[in-house]
Amino acid sequence: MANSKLFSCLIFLLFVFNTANSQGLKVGFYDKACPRVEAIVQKVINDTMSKAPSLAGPLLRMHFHDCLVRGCEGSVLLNSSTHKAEKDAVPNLSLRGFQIIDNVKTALEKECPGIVSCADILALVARDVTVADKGQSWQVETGRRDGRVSNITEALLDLIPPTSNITQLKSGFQRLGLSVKDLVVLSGAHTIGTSHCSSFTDRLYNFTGVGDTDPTLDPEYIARLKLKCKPDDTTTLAEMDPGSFRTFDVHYYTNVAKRRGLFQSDGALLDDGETKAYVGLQATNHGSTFLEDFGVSMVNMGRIGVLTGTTGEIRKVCSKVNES
Ligand code: HEM
Ligand SMILES: *[C@@H]1O[C@H](CO)[C@@H](O)[C@H](O)[C@H]1NC(C)=O
Ligand SMILES: *[C@@H]1O[C@H](CO)[C@@H](O)[C@H](O)[C@H]1NC(C)=O
Ligand SMILES: *[C@@H]1O[C@H](CO)[C@@H](O)[C@H](O)[C@H]1NC(C)=O
Ligand SMILES: *[C@@H]1O[C@H](CO)[C@@H](O)[C@H](O)[C@H]1NC(C)=O
Ligand SMILES: *[C@@H]1O[C@H](CO)[C@@H](O)[C@H](O)[C@H]1NC(C)=O
Ligand SMILES: CC(=O)N[C@H]1CO[C@H](CO)[C@@H](O)[C@@H]1O
Repeated sequence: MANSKLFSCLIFLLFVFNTANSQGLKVGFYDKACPRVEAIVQKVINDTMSKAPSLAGPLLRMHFHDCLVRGCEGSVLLNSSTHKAEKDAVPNLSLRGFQIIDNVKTALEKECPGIVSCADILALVARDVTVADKGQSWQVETGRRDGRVSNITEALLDLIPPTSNITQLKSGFQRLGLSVKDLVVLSGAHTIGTSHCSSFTDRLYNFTGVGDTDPTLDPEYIARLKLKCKPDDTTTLAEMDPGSFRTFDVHYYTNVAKRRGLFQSDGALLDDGETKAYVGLQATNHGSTFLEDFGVSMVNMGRIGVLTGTTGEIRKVCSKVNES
């Protein structure tokens, strides 16, 4: 008798706690403490996108880079102090838009001081820039807290280089707790934004060190990219999805299927049965599921290594840990 009561009680508790995921994130975490949080973030982002649409790519990428190193806890936003922070790692060369995150934070501190974490701001902003570029919306889980450490060495170790092959990509994503499907879906973020020539010129000019090109890249596309990017160019930006780099659409997969993925990591999605099948399916454009899939995988990504409950802190300024 007592046992069965205990059992029903346990089932009840399980049910209650299930509304939050296992790490303590949930949709609407700030409903009571800061009910207008999502509207405020959206307003700042919509205003930003109307003036500086090219920031959509960097702001989406920033959430990914945050989650890659130490989990989604805002460490990518911290400035260097006595030691160098993630921000100053070479692969971060292209991260921009930090000022926009600061603008969002300022607006939120005015409304409800000390409540909303910088890590959550990154997750909300990633969704809002996707929607601003005509992608599909998703419900963002919140409740992340901010970390107090940002370390350049860790960033260099954890970032996944664009020269990665499929084995490296799969193991990199597995280490993050993400699936092969998440890998192929999240890579679709490369449907918006730009890349520095230096992230791919080796494929055009000196692939194996003997002045050759990457045989897996479409030769016509190589010719076109060479017009844009000279061998030592470190400043020119190339559209990642030429023609619609400001629209969150399925063209990334059409490009990859035609061997026009810009990075080796994009082309590598044709080297695995599961990722190749997904690319093929999206590229046909019939019954494409990418826009819905993207939100699902972004939620998965947003759960990586989060700090919740009483761990970490709510930063007052996103580029700096609180004084203790
Ligand atoms: C699969 C492994 C990935 C690799 C190797 C990779 C690599 C890169 C590289 C090298 C760039 C160009 C940086 C530059 O030179 O300016 C880039 C840009 C970008 N990446 Fe990724 N990425 C990956 C996954 C992701 C994911 C998961 C997301 C987001 C969900 C993402 C979003 C973006 C966006 C939006 C840009 C454009 C940034 C801009 O417009 O400035 N990437 N990525
Ligand atoms: C922001 O823009 C999106 C569409 O681009 C729109 O659905 C949303 O209502 C806007 N939100 C605010 C607060 O302006
Ligand atoms: C962090 O660095 C940025 C860019 O250099 C600067 O604008 C910002 O004020 C810095 N933040 C703090 C808290 O010093
Ligand atoms: C940064 O991380 C590296 C590698 O884990 C570690 O050796 C180093 O001590 C860390 N630096 C600081 C200042 O914590
Ligand atoms: C991927 O790269 C690693 C490291 O360079 C190498 O050991 C491995 O054989 C490569 N795998 C494939 C499938 O090319
Ligand atoms: C190609 O790479 C090799 C090996 O890294 C280097 O010795 C050579 O100078 C490079 N060639 C060109 C044209 O950059
Ligand atoms: C935005 C940003 O902090 N970029 C840094 C990336 O890394 C380079 C090289 O270390 C720095 O010079 C940039 O300031």
